[in-house]
Amino acid sequence: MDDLREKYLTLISAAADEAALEELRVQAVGKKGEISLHMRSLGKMSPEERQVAGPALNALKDEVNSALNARKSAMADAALEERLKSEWLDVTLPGRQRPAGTIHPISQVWEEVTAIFSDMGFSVAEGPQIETDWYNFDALNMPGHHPARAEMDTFYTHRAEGDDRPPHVLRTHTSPVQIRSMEKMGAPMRIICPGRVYRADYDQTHTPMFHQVEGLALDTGISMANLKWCLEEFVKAFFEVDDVELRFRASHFPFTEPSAEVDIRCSWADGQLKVGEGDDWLEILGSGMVHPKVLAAGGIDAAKYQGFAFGMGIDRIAMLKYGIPDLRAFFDSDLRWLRHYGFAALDKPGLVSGLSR
Ligand code: 2U9
Repeated sequence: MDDLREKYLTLISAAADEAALEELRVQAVGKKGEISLHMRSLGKMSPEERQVAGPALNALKDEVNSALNARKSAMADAALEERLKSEWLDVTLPGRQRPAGTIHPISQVWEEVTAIFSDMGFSVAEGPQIETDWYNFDALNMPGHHPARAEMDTFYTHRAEGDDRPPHVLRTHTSPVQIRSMEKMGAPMRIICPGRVYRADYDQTHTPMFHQVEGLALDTGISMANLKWCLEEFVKAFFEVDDVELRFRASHFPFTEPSAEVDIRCSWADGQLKVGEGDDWLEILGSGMVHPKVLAAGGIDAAKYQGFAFGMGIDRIAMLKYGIPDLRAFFDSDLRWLRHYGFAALDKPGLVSGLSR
């Protein structure tokens, strides 16, 4: 018994790794292990012999088991010690900088315009970008072969041979949204309609998709005076000036009568636009009193209600506010160059921490 004890305790303390320990466990106390076989032979012993050998074998089994466990946890401790020596973390290192995205200038201007008109009590309306030609043209007093249809460089949807349903168009302006809103909400109402519009045109100041915001105010007793005040408030807030002079130039749109294009007083010293001062005029939007036929198309009683409407290009006013010369640049993926033109959102701390200056 003492030999067995000596043998296993020596082997256990010499074991090189956990696999060797496991082998020893099987060899000593496993089902067919050496100590287990001795225990099985207890049955063949005389009661006197068994009384001595039984407890001794049990004690030996316990001793071998605890030697195995002790050796195993010593090995684990040594391995952990080894890892701690080689693997370590400097918790005082600064964190990795993640480049944050920044809001696109068109989205920013879209939000600025929406916020300004919201303050004046306008709510936002949106509608489909693929429209029937009734909502895009007829309802806006551009029936059949009206020349304005051709001027708008409209994208038409494809119709299969023999399909004689009226064509759909990519909306050329957001005006259909106002018609849909008139049908839904009736008068009085004040809405603005920001959104994407499409025209087949591409050069320095035109892209085939661009953004408009149009506004519509319907009520009893609405006049051009209300329109003028409203646009003055908008221009002052948008260009962040205390005062500005507006010039209304008589114009023509099929959907408004009378119609006016609106210019703001400005100066262009050293290629820099200053709004509100100087001797130049800058066209920023179109406007007018809603044509009675258009009111009727939206189901509004033109004898009772009047309305003013206006429209402007979000991309265009973004170019003016932030001094961007080529509209196509808005659709490049990398906008860091905008910093050169003083686009303030790029300089807000935290917004673009990953960009190089
Ligand atoms: C309804 C009634 C009237 C919207 C208007 C303009 C004048 C206008 C242009 C500005 C630059 C389009 O982006 S642009 O090319 N828009 O000049 N838009 S009045 O009038 C409406 C709209 C809807 C029911």
